[in-house]
Amino acid sequence: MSGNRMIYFAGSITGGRQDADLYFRIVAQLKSYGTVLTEHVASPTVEADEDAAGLTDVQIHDQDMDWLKQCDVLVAEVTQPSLGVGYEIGRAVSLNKLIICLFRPDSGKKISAMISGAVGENFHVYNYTEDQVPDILAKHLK
Ligand code: 6IA
Repeated sequence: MSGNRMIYFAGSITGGRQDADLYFRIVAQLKSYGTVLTEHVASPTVEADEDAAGLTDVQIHDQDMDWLKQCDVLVAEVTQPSLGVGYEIGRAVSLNKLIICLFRPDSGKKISAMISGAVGENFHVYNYTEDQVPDILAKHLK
């Protein structure tokens, strides 16, 4: 794929922001593989930013769905459970997108069977530690 690859990064917002710094570091790596449509997910101030932008929930949803349709690949950090991320993954499956889910077992959390059990040709789930991110992304995006 070309440098014009469109990447949708998904990570918890309302579900909890404790992994926001990690999202930022993953997005920084993703930028070397294409355009990240959802950089705000990695912003330390996303909630304030969104409030300032004054978008309604419908506008947020519709914008995110437009980006999801445009993207070539969905990369989802799924360790911190999030309804929105789960919804985006399901919609991306329907759109036949390449999906890469990243889960950190050392968090002590458990991944939903609806994600770990969805693996297929275009659906990949990695139990990972942060040092493995470059290799995982290179495997699918290089
Ligand atoms: O259920 P969650 O909020 O954790 O869902 C997070 C996922 O849904 C992310 O991957 C985003 O793509 C999307 N999402 C959820 N909320 C927003 C948002 N504003 N702006 C853009 N994308 C979002 C949240 C409003 C803020 C005032 C809390």
